[in-house]
Amino acid sequence: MNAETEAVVVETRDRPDGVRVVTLNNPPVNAISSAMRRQLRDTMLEIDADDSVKGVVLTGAGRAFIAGADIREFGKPNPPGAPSLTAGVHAVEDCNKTVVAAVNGAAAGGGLEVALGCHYRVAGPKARLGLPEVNLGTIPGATGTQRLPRLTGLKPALDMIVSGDLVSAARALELGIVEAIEDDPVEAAAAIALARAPKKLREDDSKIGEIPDGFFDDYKKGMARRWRGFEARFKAVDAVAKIVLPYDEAVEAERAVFRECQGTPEARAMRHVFFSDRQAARHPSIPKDTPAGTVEKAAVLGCGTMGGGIAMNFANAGIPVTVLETSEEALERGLGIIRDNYSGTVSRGRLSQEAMDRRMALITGASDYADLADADIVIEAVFETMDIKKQVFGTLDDVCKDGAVLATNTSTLDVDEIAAATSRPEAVVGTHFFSPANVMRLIEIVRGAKTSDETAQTAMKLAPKIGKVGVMCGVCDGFVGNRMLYQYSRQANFLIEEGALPQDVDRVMFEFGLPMGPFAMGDLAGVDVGYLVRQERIKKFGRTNKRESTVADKIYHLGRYGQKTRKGWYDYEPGSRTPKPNAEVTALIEKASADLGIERRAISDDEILERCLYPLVNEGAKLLTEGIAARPLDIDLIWIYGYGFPRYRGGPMHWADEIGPAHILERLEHYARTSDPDWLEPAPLLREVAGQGTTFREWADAR
Ligand code: 3H9
Repeated sequence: MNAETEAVVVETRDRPDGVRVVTLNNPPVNAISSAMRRQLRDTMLEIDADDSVKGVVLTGAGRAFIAGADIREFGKPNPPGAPSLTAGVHAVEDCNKTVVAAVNGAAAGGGLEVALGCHYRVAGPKARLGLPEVNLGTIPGATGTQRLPRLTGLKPALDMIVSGDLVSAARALELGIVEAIEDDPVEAAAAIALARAPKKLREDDSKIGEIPDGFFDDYKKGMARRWRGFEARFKAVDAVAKIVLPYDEAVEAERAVFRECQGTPEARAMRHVFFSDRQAARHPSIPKDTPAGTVEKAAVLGCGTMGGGIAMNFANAGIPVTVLETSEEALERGLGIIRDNYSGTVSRGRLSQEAMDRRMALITGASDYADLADADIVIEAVFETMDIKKQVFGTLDDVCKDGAVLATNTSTLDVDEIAAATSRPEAVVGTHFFSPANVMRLIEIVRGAKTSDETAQTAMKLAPKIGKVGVMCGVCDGFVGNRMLYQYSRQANFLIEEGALPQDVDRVMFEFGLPMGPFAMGDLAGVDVGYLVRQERIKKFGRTNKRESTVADKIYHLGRYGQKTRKGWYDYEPGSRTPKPNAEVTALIEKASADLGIERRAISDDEILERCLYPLVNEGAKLLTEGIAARPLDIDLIWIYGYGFPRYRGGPMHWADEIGPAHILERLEHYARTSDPDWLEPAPLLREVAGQGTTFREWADAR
């Protein structure tokens, strides 16, 4: 589109007092397109030359100030043309009239950079400001790394740039980013524009002062653990460190890194997650205009670790919640655990005592089902057996009001069978929370065969309200996450029979970016719990005649139950969660190999990685074919939010697309021949996309 035909996204209005109001208007969130960059620069040049203009206010139309550069333009073969956003920022700053930003809503990334180009800033009450570029695997690329520190000082600017978080208007005021918070920021900004002279931030080094030796290296050391693998965050610190150079040189260096970051696997993965986060909420199985029921009152059945954690999510969101237990003792114990959890957060300074009291006051104990009659949603988190669940749902059917959502937190049982115990299966849905439920972000929202659109929509819309990411899937054994996990754990166990040790497998998976490997995870979750789950499976499905590892059962029979007994796959010192390899476990594994007639061999890190993760991807492909997961992005989010799959790799299916499905197919076929013919049969969908030379994403987009 040329300049004559392009849409007007920068509008101007002259006030009687001589202030020109420049409004950026590119719905829904005023992302900066190339048209906006050009029109902004031209508008500023025009204002410069117009003596009738006494001052300028820059603001955004609608709910945002500016959401930053248009992310959809990132990573495209032809990067957007001139003028650059940096030129736009400088055109604003160089204006000979005072320019004041009226930050009405989100000023993110390039949006904050434009605001920092203005001579002053006023926030509206709903303003949120920040440089979230690292969340897209890149760094601020239009002077942000050089300007924000000049306004706030180095440390607060680094904290904002590295976290990528947007801060509230109140915090921005504390940090000196804005002059004031006003209900009508345009009016307040106009007054400043008339009263004050222009002031160029790029010429002001007063907040930087003397930088101690090693300051930036120390800062990076401090972030090493939390941000392991997020390379852009470290590059952002290096870019800020260029502040010792002349401004123009530092900005040039920043721009070069910004450009270089656009094409990294990290940036592709982080952009994928950004858009997936938003797409997941719009599930193809729910018609667009389906209304969601309101949830003003919730109830949770069962106040054990899971039920208590679930109840806390409602209280945290300000929603009153009734928790039901069968006995007074169980109720008191459960409420006590919730209280202890909150107290821990208060003592770490992350919650005020008043906020804790407010939240506790929203949680009411009950021991009579009748107390659940007015709940808009009831989430059952009782013992994981079908008979008990059916009984519970039968009773809920009798007591709950019409229109209530009846949710089960089962992780293994058939939601359809549970729904059949009621006269309203359309109101039943699975809400599979991950443990600890007050911390982990994921809810697998399991849509049964008869779950209505309204019920599904209510559950999906509720998730973000209680601070969760809801991802919808269909009914099958293990749903999406645990069904894939099963393949991963199975291969990990075969690998130790063939020659690796738990610490080898765990190291490779940790280095890949998972929070811990499968054996350390087994110790955390409980070796005994894993054993019980396997026994339940045998009861349900019978014994398989395919190869199964028995090492985990042997560890269980030694009484090594994991962290809780301070010995499992590893040993643990009192009070420590650091796994220490144990000679008895090594001997047991070596004996298991000998008993199976397996000659132990050296197993490479590559084989460990491929054997653990390619079968997981393979299972993901089966879930897509079966329609249990509607899109690869749903699987990716389940693994990122439920299992700590590294976000900077975009989730297992995105990661598979990056590697290339054809390569994964070739390796699976290789391992099926050499180690495990029973379990490594490639999924038909993997064969299909590999054969066509495409990706899972392209397959999904074409449907
Ligand atoms: C950058 O600025 C680089 C510069 O330093 C240098 C440049 C040279 N682009 O989140 P919502 C879409 S990097 C394109 O639901 P909210 C979003 O996908 C950029 N699209 O709204 C969604 O579309 P759909 C740094 C964008 O009110 C719709 O807008 N900026 C962009 O809950 C509504 O979004 C960021 O990283 C964009 N920049 O929250 C900020 N932003 O309806 C990213 C949003 O089709 N954005 N969309 O799904 C956000 O964090 C939030 O959108 C925001 C508003 C807080 C602004």
